[in-house]
Amino acid sequence: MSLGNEKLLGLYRKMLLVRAMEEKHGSLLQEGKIQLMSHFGTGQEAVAVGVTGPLKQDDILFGTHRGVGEYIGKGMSAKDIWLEYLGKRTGTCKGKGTLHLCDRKVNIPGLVSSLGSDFSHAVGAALAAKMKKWDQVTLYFVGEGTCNQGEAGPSMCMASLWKLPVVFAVCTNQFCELSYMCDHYPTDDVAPRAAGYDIPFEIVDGQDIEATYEATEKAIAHARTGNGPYLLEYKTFRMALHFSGDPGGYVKPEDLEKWGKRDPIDLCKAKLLERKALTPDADEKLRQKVQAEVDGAVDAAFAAPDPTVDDLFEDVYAQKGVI
Ligand SMILES: Cc1ncc(C[n+]2csc(CCOP(=O)(O)OP(=O)(O)O)c2C)c(N)n1
Repeated sequence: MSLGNEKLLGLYRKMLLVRAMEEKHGSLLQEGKIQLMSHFGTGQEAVAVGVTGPLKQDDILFGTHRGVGEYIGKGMSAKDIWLEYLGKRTGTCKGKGTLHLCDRKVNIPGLVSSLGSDFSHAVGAALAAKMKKWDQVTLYFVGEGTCNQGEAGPSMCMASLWKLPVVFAVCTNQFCELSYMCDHYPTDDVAPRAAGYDIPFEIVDGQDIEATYEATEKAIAHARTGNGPYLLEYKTFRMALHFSGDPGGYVKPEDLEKWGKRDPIDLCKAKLLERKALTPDADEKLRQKVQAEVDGAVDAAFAAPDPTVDDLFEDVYAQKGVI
């Protein structure tokens, strides 16, 4: 199966935006203009954009610390991300979240820094949707390293037992922080663990945007129509280091070379050119437009007001009577 040209072009534009956002972040760091650490998702754009593409506005996304892919994919704007990144008063968390993105407008409840502790939050959100009979799916986007956390098993068990509308989307990028996955996993794949909880699963080519989109669309439809959870594992590769302070050295150059030949953005562009849905000239114009969007978002965020001291104490505690 293949997606229509218009759909594919939209996903391509989002992948370009994700890459441009992270490249801008990298250059601002290098120039010493910001001090915000980074965990880039270079090479993983087809996973992040493909898994969020089929979600509706009302669906809930629990995202990861790695890059901005799924946040852009779910509908967060470049401007909102930069306002929050720079800790501005007009950011989606009024500057208190910065790297830990959260945006209620597009149903992203926020990243928990203690990785894996939100497995149960995602299952809780899906339980609420089921109890309230809402037409809402929760997508828990998670790294394979985080799937070794203690909450993973019990969360999947309850999600399956109660047939909850949740999709576990595992982004296997071959690394768990500063080491290869094989140092943490006795198996090559995470997905078959789902069978132990009677959850259907599938392994997907994470470099192919059509494959990631279509597999996720199927899993979301399964969850939305009352059949319970689904687990998808997307095979990809983290082309960036773990974070901006990572000294590197542990990544095999032959892996970078091998996976670099299957860059998801290049693969998508080749498809579009082949289908004559894009010309080299139109591609260049699109890239310039995307770059202008990112540059504009950064400039606007630098110019936006900082929080006052009083602002910093607002929304920290629940108001009396709420709890
Ligand atoms: C409970 C907990 N342990 C350790 C960390 C430190 N840490 C941050 S990212 C990361 C790697 C997670 O690997 P994975 O889930 O595969 O995501 P990736 O970084 O590969 O995208 C670790 C161990 C943390 N934030 N929380």
